[in-house]
Parts: sequence; C-alpha cells; structure tokens
Amino acid sequence: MNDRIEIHQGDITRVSVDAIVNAANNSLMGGGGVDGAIHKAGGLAILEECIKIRDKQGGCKTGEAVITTAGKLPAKYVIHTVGPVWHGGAKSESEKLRNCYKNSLKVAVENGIESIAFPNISTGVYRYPKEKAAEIAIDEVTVFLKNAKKVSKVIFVCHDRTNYELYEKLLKEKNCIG
Ligand code: AR6
Repeated sequence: MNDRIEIHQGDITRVSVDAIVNAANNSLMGGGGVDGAIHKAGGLAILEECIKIRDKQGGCKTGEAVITTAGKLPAKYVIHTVGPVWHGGAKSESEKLRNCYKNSLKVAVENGIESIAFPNISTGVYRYPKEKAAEIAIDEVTVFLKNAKKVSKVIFVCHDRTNYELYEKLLKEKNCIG
C-alpha cells in the first residue's frame, strides 16, 4: 500500500493540488480535451505565460515539460507536457510518454511542488492505447516516489470510466492502493 498515490474520476481543473499536469501540444497555444478545459477554467494568465515560453524557446518538445501559473484554478501551477501521438508503437511512443511523466515530476521537484495531479496523457486525441499508457504512468510514478521524499501526493485523474477502472486494477495489482 502506497498512501502517496490516489486515483480520482472527474475533471482535473477542479483538483486542489500544488500542480496539475496538462496534456498540451507542441505549440503550447491550447487545444481541445484536457488542454482546452484547463485554459478555459484557468483564464488568460496561463496562455500569457505559455506565449512567453514559446517566444523564448519555441514551444515544448514532445516528452518535455514546462511550468506556468494556474490562473484561476484551485491548483497553484500547471505543468504542461506534450505526449506522443500513437502511430502503432514503433516510433518511440513509449519512451516519449515515459519522458512526459519523468520531466513533469522533475519540474515539480525543481519548483518545490509537494502534490501533483496527472491526466491520462496521450489517451484522448493522440490515441495512445489506454492500458499501455496506464502501465507507463504508474511505473514512472512509483519509481519516482521511491526516491522523492518531498512529494507527498500523486493523483491520477481519470476523466473516463475505462481509464479509472484500468488504473484501479493496475494499482491494486501493484499493491499501491487498498
Ligand atoms: N480532466 C481530466 N482529464 C480530462 C479532461 C478533464 N477536464 N478532459 C479530457 N480528459 P486529450 P491527448 C482526458 O485528448 O490525447 C489537445 O487538443 C481524456 O479523457 O485531452 O494527450 C491538445 O492541445 C483523456 O483520457 O489529450 C493536444 O493537441 C486524457 O484527458 C492533444 O489534445 C487525454 O486526452 C493532446 O492529446
């Protein structure tokens, strides 16, 4: 049992943690899905910081992560990461998805973040198979938590029932939740 991991079903914009993670795109200029929901609920302050980052470094590469304010959201920060588009699995998709979790957690540590919530990155518009994506997410987070003493909570926020049930099954199998 790992009391630092939780699963929620619902809307990540309502979760009150230090940082929520956004499944963004390379432009950082917003989009649909969870990205659209975060920008809509958080307001223009998020986009303004994204524009500054884009002007400085030209967006965000797949697998990398950047941080902005969370604007009007209950969270303090949004960590934007860009998941891979699923092309069948032979285009380094798994490594890129792993990097999303690794780099988001790295940015979290660098910013003193103690609680963080992840959506199911790449499993919507980018079509990454949900079970494969859940295995990677759980694997990266559990490995990270073994060494990261300051992060006290990681929440997987599943918007759809399929993902929620998958995470529940996998986390129970790994004895991460009761
Ligand atoms: N809270 C939590 N999870 C959500 C929410 C929400 N409010 N809304 C959707 N999801 P997607 P991707 C889930 O498509 O596949 C955007 O247009 C959704 O059910 O948001 O990484 C970006 O700009 C799914 O499980 O992101 C990119 O262009 C998960 O979030 C592109 O989509 C990810 O689905 C990124 O595609």
